[in-house]
Amino acid sequence: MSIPELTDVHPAWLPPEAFRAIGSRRTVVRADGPLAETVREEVAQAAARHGGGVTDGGPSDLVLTLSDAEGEDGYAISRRDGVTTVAGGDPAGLLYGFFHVVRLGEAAFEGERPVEHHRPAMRRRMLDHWDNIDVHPVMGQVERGYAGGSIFWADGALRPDLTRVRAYARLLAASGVNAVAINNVNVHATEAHLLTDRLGEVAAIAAEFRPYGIRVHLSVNFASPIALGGLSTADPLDADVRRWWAETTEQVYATIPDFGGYVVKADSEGQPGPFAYGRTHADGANMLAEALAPFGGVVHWRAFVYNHRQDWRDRSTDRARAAYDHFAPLDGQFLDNAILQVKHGPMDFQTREPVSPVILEMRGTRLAVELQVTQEYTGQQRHVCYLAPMWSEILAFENVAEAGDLVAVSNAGDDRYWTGHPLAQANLYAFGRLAWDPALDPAAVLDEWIDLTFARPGESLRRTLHAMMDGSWRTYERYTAPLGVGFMVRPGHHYGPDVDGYEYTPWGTYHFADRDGVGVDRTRATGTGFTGQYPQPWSDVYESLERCPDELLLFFHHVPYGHVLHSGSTVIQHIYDTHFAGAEEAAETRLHWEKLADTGAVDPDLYARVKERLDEQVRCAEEWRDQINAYFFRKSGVPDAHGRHIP
Ligand code: BDP
Repeated sequence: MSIPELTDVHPAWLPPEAFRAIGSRRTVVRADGPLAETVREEVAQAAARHGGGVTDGGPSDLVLTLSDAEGEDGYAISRRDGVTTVAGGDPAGLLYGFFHVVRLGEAAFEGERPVEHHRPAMRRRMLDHWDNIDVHPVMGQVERGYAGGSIFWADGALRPDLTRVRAYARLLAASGVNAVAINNVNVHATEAHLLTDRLGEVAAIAAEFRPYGIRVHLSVNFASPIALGGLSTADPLDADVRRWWAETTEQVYATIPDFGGYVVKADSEGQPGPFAYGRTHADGANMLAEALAPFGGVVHWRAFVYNHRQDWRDRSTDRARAAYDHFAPLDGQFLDNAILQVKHGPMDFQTREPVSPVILEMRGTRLAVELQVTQEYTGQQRHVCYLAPMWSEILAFENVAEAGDLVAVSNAGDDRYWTGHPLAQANLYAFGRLAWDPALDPAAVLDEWIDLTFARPGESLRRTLHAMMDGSWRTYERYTAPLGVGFMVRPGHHYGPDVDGYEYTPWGTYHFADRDGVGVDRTRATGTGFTGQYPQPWSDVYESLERCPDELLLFFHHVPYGHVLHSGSTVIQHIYDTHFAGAEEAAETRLHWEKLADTGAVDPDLYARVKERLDEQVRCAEEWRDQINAYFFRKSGVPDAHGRHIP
């Protein structure tokens, strides 16, 4: 086991400098096994660099040891009589405790520290890569990827040098992530073979993640028994099909004993699934769960199932209803190792959505909540959009934080800064931290990221980054689709404004703006009845025009432009005001950054990369402002109360 060192890739939140405090101390590691070996190597490397040491006994400043009391992945940290102690509940806990000490820096070695116990809220803290092996003609190599190509594959083959994957694993472990699905949920023909004749590639990738306690999962195609197995059907109740999955899975575990499991997107956006055979999604998921069970694997079965080829006929065709309509009747029918993976909102990773009623209602099913770290709908890593405040609101809602798993689509690629926009690294970091502890304050998580990434940042850099990032999600919301109505993006690539881009398509993403008003009526009384999928009090809150929160108003209601919000503003004036404000805030964000120029606070290349993205953000925010304002001015005929310029 060796610690990866990459010279041409940004060290993200683990620069050598971040290990100064630990590396200048004497440390004892009292544990054995592969993960303990990783910790020992980490300590040794830090010590070699910063003048400390790893001792076998004798006096020490830091003791890393094991204790049964702390549980899976957990650890305790304390400091007495000049010695800091980390007690891991298991070797993984030891690793997380080690990174906790790294985060604390010097503070870990000062004064006394009463025992603090830490254990993760989510059992599985997982990133899904939407990576393809081949470069897909429309989607590129990484579907919805904004950070270059895949870190796993290049030129149609596994990368010969996987050092970068090891470095990625290390970054993820430092934020608490313990599972990664390595390929796109849309499993194309080439990638389907990862399950069988290309399994060696998965094993090689798993070997890079393993030293950092991360299990590898694979997205599989539901029709694999036909495409790979030569069978005539993929019917989940067919005996041959079940045997094929059982034998194939056995082979997977023979090759990768700690393999995590499968991820499945079925009957969705063209992917095959059990509907073709008149079977339910529980039939499909349970078949795979059974194949995985003998080896302790799990299947993440996605609830993102809807018909993307229908126009709006009646209430039953409301896309927001689809996941619940399909899955709620199946509650209680899924096996224990079948985990239903539900997007956080009922639509599709929009800037603002209510929490999916599937999460609130399916109490008899093991759930994974799915977030999108990759900024498909939140600025595609050209805009600054720190997403932790959004996620923390979602996780604080009702029972969301009780889901066993938190999953997110990764935003990392082979870009030198990992995430295209260097500040988008903070989203990747924050995901892991919030999966570990959903109650963490997003601003405090940002501070962690700043401290680690810029090792000893000056106060002015810290203030600048907070000014740019703390409110950036709300800024982005202000200049894009208003009041929770969603979409309004350009079809296909989803970047930039196109108010009616999806309005007359069969994708189920509408705003229904006309000369009188805007919004989707999802009430029970007069609309699609979607509000009826919520438990109380939310069903009534969302149903009621008076009680529905402003920021979700147009998600649930169709209202006239003169409708008065809780804020006191009318809908139309709110649209104008937020769009002028949002574009202005984008410009201010750039000004904050520009003040850092030539101060030496950040590396010039990184400065330039962020600056180039900010220029684009400012341009695009103005485009959003102008198109949205002009659109609604023309539809409504209502002028801006402040007489500002609307093109
Ligand atoms: C949508 C993306 C699409 C994904 C899909 C999914 O546009 O590329 O395949 O989600 O989650 O938001 O399956």
